[in-house]
Amino acid sequence: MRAFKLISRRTFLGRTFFSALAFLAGWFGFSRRGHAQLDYFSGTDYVGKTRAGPYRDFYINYFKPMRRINPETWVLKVGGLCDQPRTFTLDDLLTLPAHTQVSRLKCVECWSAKARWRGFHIAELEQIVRPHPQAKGVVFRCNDTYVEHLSRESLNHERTLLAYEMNGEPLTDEHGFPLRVVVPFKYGYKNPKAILEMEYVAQSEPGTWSRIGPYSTDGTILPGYDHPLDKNKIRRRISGGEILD
Ligand SMILES: Nc1nc2c(c(=O)[nH]1)N[C@H]1C(S)=C(S)[C@@H](COP(=O)(O)O)O[C@H]1N2
Ligand SMILES: [Mo]
Repeated sequence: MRAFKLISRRTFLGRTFFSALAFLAGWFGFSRRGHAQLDYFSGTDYVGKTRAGPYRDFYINYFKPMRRINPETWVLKVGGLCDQPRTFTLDDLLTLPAHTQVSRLKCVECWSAKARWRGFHIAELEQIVRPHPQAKGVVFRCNDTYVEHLSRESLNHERTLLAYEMNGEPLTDEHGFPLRVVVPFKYGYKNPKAILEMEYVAQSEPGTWSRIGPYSTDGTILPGYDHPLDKNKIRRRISGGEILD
């Protein structure tokens, strides 16, 4: 647990003229330079969508750039239709029984990538906050204002994790520090990152991504094709649901 405090995720490189320009380029989406080694947000107080440098193997998606989360002040707010609404610090969450799983994240925009995730099952949290019977789902609100709804049924699935570690390290800002949902049988857009708030609700609602694009509110992975980044993006058939390999 202590590792979370020791790891300094901020490099404060100072913003040079170049990185400011590059950052603006990233903001406006001029990200067509396939050979670029830098991502646009390194050394800035922001993170955003990038597929460059270290992120070639596991792309980063944020629907708009966001300010990095301050690990000292972050708390998870849990409320809505439950008996014991409250906030949790990261240390609180780290005391919940932990599970590790390897699963693949499949973006609806074709690519996928695999990681070893560690976190807890929502059932542990629900024992504390005690959702009401009419709470059929949870709305997640994220630091970049991304919003996503998941049913409690999906959230309580044995393959769903609330994850704080990826490949043995605390989540990076890019991958959603300090907490994200890992729900491997749904497209990436149903896996909210950089979560600030969970609200227990009665009604389902479309999330940010299904309002932006022609994507289903449910987000279950459909039969079709995948281009895994760890297999040279070579197209393969998938049969729907979690991609197990
Ligand atoms: N907060 C937040 N979470 C998000 C998104 C986002 O824009 N904001 N994009 C989603 C989409 S579309 C995908 S594919 C995955 C990508 O996760 P990664 O950036 O760790 O690869 O994050 C999901 N979670
Ligand atoms: Mo995605």
